[in-house]
Amino acid sequence: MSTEHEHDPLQPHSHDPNPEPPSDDPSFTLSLSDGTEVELTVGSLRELPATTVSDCYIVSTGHGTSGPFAFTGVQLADLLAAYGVPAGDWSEIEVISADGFGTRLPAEDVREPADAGPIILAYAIDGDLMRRRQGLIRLIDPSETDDALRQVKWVRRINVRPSRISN
Ligand SMILES: Nc1nc2c(c(=O)[nH]1)N[C@H]1C(S)=C(S)[C@@H](COP(=O)(O)O)O[C@H]1N2
Ligand SMILES: [Mo]
Repeated sequence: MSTEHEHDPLQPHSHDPNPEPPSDDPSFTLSLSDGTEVELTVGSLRELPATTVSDCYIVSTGHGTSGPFAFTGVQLADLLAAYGVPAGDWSEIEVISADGFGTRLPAEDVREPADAGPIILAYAIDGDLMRRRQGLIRLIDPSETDDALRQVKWVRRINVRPSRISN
């Protein structure tokens, strides 16, 4: 028996990648689980500890695979720590782009880096600041090699979703 799900834009099964930046502005909003909203820029990310993840591939059904690339940015876990988000306080992160694409990351994927490397918010590629057309600011999940569905370009909003309380 199959179950019908409503279409969820943050859980696409496949997708035609959008090559065109939706705007020139790479700033984005970090929305914390207590409702606080912080406006961030490439500059604010570059003030935090940098992490480079090498051997990253962007795997696309339509256009084949590109890479390997070395992406540099801030580990999502480091960003949350820098803004004082307690580790046990949230269950998932929503990453939403300015063109309406996005993904959901369960807490364990963010907290425990896989062998391929940690999930980062990247602002540089192969040592150069990314251009807007290349995705600035771009989510990179080195473990995802499915259809690039977690390699979200033009990140516009990051929502920290609180842990569900069951009682
Ligand atoms: N914002 C945004 N990010 C996105 C997409 C998109 O349409 N919009 N498409 C995804 C898909 S399906 C692919 S294959 C890759 C393509 O990345 P590229 O343009 O760097 O080759 O981007 C991913 N990230
Ligand atoms: Mo894709």
